[in-house]
Amino acid sequence: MFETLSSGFRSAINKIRFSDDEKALDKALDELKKTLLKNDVYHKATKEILQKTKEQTKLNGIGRDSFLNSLSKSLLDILEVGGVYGFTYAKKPPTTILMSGLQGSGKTTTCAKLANYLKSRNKKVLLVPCDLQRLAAVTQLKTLGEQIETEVFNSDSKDPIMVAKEAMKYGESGQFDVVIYDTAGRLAIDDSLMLELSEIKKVLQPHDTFYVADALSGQDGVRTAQAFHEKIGITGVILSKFDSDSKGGIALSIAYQIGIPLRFMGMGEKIADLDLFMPDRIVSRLMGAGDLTGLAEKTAAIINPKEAKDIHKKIKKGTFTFTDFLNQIENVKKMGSVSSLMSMIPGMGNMAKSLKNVDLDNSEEIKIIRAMVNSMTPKEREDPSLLNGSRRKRIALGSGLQVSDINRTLKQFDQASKLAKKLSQKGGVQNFLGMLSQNKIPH
Ligand SMILES: Nc1nc2c(ncn2[C@@H]2O[C@H](COP(=O)(O)OP(=O)(O)OP(=O)(O)O)[C@@H](O)[C@H]2O)c(=O)[nH]1
Ligand SMILES: [Mg+2]
Repeated sequence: MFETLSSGFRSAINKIRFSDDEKALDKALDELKKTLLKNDVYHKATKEILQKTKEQTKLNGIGRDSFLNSLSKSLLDILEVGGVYGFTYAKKPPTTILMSGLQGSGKTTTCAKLANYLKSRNKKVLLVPCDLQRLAAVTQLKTLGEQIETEVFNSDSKDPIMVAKEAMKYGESGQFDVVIYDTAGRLAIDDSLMLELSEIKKVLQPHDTFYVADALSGQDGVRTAQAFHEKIGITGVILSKFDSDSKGGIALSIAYQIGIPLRFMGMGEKIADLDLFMPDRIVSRLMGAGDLTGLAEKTAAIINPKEAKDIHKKIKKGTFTFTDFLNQIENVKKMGSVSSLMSMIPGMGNMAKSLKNVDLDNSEEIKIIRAMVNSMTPKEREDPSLLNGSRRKRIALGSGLQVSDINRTLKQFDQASKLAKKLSQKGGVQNFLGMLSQNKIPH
């Protein structure tokens, strides 16, 4: 993700005061240069960013705000290449997407993530496995398709070009909005891969040809993307594995060197971990200002407004139950990993890193709550205050937990609902953040 770039930018910005002289600007630019190069930003792109930032800052008067704005603007200039963002639809459906990339870059996973993204926007999607190199590749896509309840095209043909032709006919007759073709990868670019790909492309005439680039691949990855672009022509790049300890600079380098817009980024192994790549929002994240628009969009696609209102009411009244809690956990899971959500909140970018290993499926606490709730009667689920000693014993027996687990969890839940109640009141969030910064968390 962007933590190292972002914290480097912060230390560069901190070298300049509200209003300052040229010496301070040079120091800040030096720090900026170090950060950019350390993060694998291509040297020519680095030079351009430094030059533009210097010029603009001087033009608007040397000072912290002017430096920050100039830096944002020069980053935006690089990322806004091509002018196309996110997903675009063909004039006449179905919109055909060809997914390409090296072996193991994340093509198949990305096909499923993209299908899931479109499905949450009420689109009918067909997934087509054109990777017939390995039998497992087709099975992998089928399993992912089942997981997100999306049809995967079935063919007996052993020739990817034939499969593409058949799927194209089916895609048109089946009234799909989007058809996504997964293709085979190779360890390095070779002629037969390129030939197969360009033939599939010729047949499909896709609306978009995406190249999946592993964010960890550095300058090598940029060169390969370039080779794909020259040989088959790509229209968008999806950066995968951006959740790993990648140097965020690859995003800037790809945009600068290939001139192809980044359209999405993969932020984890789970299906929901796909984020739109919108240059202005990325720059906002880089500057430590988060991406609240993106977060709001994600939330809106998952949670319906009525449910959100009901939950808010319950929290305010302090009647939020275990069942509500588990339902909300399911909703959060649909939005992606906890750390990628945190990185969208202003000032929380650094916290995202420490939450990298939070796993809502396997967290011990959530497992205990699930087991406990499953052993409760419907009445108890709605009103945990009914849980006296003998009921707690019964639940412990039924769920295989210790009474002490139940006591602790009930206490924590009670504290959390009190906290949530406080937060839901006017000014609650500000007060909470204030307390957090002083390390005082209310009980
Ligand atoms: N952490 C993380 N892992 C990812 C991401 N995208 C894909 N992966 C993992 O990368 C591995 C390879 O992903 P695949 O989707 O099978 O890659 P592929 O390009 O289809 O591979 P081939 O078909 O063998 O060429 C899998 O273990 C995925 O779970 C991501 O955004 N973050
Ligand atoms: Mg694959």
